[in-house]
Amino acid sequence: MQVTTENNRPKKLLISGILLLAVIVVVFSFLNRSQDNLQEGQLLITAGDSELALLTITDLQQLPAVEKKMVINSSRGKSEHQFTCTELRQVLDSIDSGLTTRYDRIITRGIDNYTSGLEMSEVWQPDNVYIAWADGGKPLKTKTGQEGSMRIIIMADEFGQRFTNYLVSIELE
Ligand SMILES: Nc1nc2c(c(=O)[nH]1)N[C@H]1C(S)=C(S)[C@@H](COP(=O)(O)O)O[C@H]1N2
Ligand SMILES: [Mo]
Repeated sequence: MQVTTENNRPKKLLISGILLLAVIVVVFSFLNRSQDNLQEGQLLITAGDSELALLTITDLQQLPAVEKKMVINSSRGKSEHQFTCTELRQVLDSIDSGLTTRYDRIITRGIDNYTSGLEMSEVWQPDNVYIAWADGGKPLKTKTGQEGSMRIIIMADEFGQRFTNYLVSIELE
């Protein structure tokens, strides 16, 4: 009996090792779960822990669209654009007309985790904050160069710093 118990020790160690690995895998997939809905071509809108909507570019195209000509000043110099876009206020209203009054701030995030902020008062200003999906009549390119990306544009901003490219999420605070 004594001998058998001794021989079981390596087997028990192996099983514990496998269980430990399984726990690690489960914990990591749990930690990564919020990334599941973050992909280009769709926009996740959240408030705290709740997911309010997941909109595609096709969803945005159902809303009134405008063409916006602008020059963006960036560290790479000036670039001319003609964006096809929809007002962010209309996008939020299309989910729930109470959102723009219930929340004060918006965090915008790109697929590269680039993060920027907006006050809801800026979103309320007419002809100011838009989500664009085309430039010069062509679909915006994703970070990996495919067609189908979204971008924040802000008419009142002199520089393009807050114009979040590869937009994948909007968090309401
Ligand atoms: N996702 C993402 N958006 C971004 C950035 C970035 O690094 N990642 N840089 C910002 C800055 S600092 C500027 S000036 C403009 C640059 O615009 P461009 O990409 O059209 O040149 O994008 C803004 N949006
Ligand atoms: Mo910039």
